[in-house]
Amino acid sequence: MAARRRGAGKGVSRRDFITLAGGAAVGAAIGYTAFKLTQPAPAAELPYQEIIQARGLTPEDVEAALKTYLPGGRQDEFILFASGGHSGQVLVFGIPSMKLYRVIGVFTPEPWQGYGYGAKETMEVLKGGNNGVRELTWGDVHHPEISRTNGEFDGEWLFVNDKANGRVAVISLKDFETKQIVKIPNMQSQHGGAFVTPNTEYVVVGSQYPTPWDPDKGYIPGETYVELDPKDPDTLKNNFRGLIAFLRFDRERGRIDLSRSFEIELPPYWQDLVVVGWGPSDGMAFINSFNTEMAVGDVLNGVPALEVGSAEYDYDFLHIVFWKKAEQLIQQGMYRELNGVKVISLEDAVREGILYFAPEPKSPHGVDIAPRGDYIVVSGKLEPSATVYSADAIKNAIQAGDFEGRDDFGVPILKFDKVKVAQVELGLGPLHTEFDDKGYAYTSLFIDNAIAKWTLGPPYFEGDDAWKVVDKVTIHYNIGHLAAPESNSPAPKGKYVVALNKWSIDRFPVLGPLKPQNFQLIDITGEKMKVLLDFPIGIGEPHYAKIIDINKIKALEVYPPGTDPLTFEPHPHAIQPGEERIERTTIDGRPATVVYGTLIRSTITPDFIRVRQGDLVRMYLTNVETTPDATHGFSICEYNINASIEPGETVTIEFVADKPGVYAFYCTEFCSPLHLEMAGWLVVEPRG
Ligand code: RUQ
Ligand code: CUA
Repeated sequence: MAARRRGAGKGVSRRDFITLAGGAAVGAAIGYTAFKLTQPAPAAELPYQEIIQARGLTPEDVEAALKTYLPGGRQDEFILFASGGHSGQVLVFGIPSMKLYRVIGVFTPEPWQGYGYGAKETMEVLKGGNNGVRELTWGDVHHPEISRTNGEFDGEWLFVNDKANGRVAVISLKDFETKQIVKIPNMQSQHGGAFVTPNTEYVVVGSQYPTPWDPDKGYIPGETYVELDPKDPDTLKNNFRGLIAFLRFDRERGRIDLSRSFEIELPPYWQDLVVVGWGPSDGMAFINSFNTEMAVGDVLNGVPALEVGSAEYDYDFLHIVFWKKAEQLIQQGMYRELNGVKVISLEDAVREGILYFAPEPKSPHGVDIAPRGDYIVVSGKLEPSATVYSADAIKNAIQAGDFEGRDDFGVPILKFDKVKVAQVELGLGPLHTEFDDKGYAYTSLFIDNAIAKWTLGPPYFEGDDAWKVVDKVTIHYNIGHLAAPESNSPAPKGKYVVALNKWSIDRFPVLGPLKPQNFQLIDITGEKMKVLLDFPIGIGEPHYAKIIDINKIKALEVYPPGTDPLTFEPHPHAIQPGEERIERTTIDGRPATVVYGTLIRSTITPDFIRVRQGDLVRMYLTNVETTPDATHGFSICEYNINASIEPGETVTIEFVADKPGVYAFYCTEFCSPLHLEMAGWLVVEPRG
């Protein structure tokens, strides 16, 4: 029975043993990979033909498999950030393997990352995005954007919008975690953006559905009430506004700073997507719009449905916003402060020449910019072609006063023929356009279930070669956006296009009526586009994706010891092993227990915590591991608390011990052979 005595087997501690064993396993794995890489088996000995036959593969299947298969331990070429739609998250894939590497909790609490389940740092991020009326625990993520330097993606920050609640989030690509959610003042819903200015000075977003607008107070959620009568079009026209917001990004702090942000009032059309130019379009932002009819539906009372009312006109308006000029107006003090942000009025925007319109055919969707910043492409959902504008032509037409009139709000409308350089017939339901590095454009065709590849005009292609469809590929099915590596920037990388298809119909096993969306990876290196791979997205409704060269991602593998994840600075309450303690004190006059704890395989210290009912319990927990991957979780049974504490990270868990009882706490990550023993007790003594 000697082996059961306490303290048996000291000498090599259990912790050392586990760490050593882990190190040996890693070494062995590296040796094995090296062997595999240097000694491929001779091809003739491998039973390729038998496998191909047994699996019923075609030569195209085999080619696609060879182009996408990524052995474990090897690196993908690109990283794809897909919006998670109304899952409120961001999904991170590798290309060409299409392996899902991460899900980033953004607008929605996410328990694996301990996002929104007690760790104060994450609770504060989520709370920061509330609208002052209620707690918001989901978002509708449409458009991811990567921070830029000189227009090119630099891989430092990711921004995403929340269409449903008019918000934007900031994610650090150092640790792939959400650092800030901002409710955009004066905006109810937000679809256009995120997009950033060429050096990430501003995160640019646009409203979608017009926002109820008090002329003196702007929009205050839960407060602003205005008249809206479907039978009286003037009510929408007079009482609502669209908005474009330029949210100042403080790179040093990694936060949006509303005090240095500004907004521009727009007519109450449905502003759709926003892009910001570079090169010849530097200083300009573009927004496509629809429902310039300003229709409001009321089908029960004889007013046509929105779908009908908003498709009446032959033209809607491409908005052209001179944002650098607008910035000057702000410096000159030509603004009103509304709900904490500087707002340029519609009248000032028109008078000072920062807002112009260009006609765009039939309820357009999407606006994209060619690599040199010279061409702006808009597609008409109800029009079989893409319309291409030139930034220089727009500037010249403004100079020359080539206007065909003004809209109801006095905004000058440029003559279509003076600013449009091409209309390229592509097929039915064109939506979004992306670009490669060879002068080709790729447009998604929703109704045709296809992608059209076409040539841009001079200087990309000259003469008869310009503005021509050169290839089409069928996708499955109902494509919305598509994404090409570093498209919509001055340096697209080509090679692949990913189709973001809304429906998957017959591509996957039937697992209930809610079907996954289907992404398809398409090879664009040859003369014909080739679909290489289908992959179902079972955790969200991705709308758009941005793809970046994997070498631009410089993420941390572990945090420096004792890091506050919000600031990447040393956490003021981080401790070293040996400094663990429990202090009884008062916080804001309330009896409190403060715990300074550590986690390392396979101990949570302290592992016994006694508090009194009603205590505020504040725990500063530091994962003192320096080994990559050695994450520990910390959860308290029945308290709805679950934190994920990465190596080097310090988090704060705070709760009121409102109910007496004895509660187990434990590490939720299977971190070591003795992971189950990585546990302890929280005793909440009844108030006596
Ligand atoms: S736009 S519906 Cu990105 Cu096609 Cu949201
Ligand atoms: Cu730490 Cu399980």
